[in-house]
Amino acid sequence: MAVLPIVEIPDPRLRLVSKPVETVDDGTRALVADMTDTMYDAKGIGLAAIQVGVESRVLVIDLQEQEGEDGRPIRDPHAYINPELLEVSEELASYNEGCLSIPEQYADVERPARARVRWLDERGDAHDEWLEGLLATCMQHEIDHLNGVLFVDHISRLKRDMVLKKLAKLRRAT
Ligand code: GNR
Ligand code: NI
Repeated sequence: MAVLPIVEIPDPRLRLVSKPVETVDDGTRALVADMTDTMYDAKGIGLAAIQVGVESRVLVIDLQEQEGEDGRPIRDPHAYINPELLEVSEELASYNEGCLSIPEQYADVERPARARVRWLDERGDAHDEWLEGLLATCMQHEIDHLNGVLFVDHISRLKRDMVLKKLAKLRRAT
């Protein structure tokens, strides 16, 4: 179990285009395990490798939508290696997005409501599926990270400046 430090803006690594994984091996699986630990520790629903400083096209997602009888979330982590956005719906959906690299800041972002994504899982097996709902949104947010794009790039300049100002203020206070 390893919880890794999370890279935050304005770290220039968040603007890198991450590199495809050549072979899914034990090193990839160790990265996935550490990213999953880090995501749960930070209470996020997704994490891209560059957010822990690794320039590889690897994501983990657990929407944590199901809870057990004790009210605690049932963990259901998934790894997505070399994910590719193949097609998207014309219909858009809006979610109030946050990002572990832009702590405690939120903004409504419009994205395609459904997305067809191809990826490899941690065994190296290929998948090709249409995703919808929060999973489609989160997947697009995470694939953006692999391309050096952040959710604040999708909102108006006015809203972006507000988010960045509030973050600066939060950092001064803590
Ligand atoms: O924890 C997260 N919540 C979230 C909410 C709406 C849309 C996307 C996300 S992803 C985010 C974690 C993160 O920063 N992943 O890169
Ligand atoms: Ni993010």
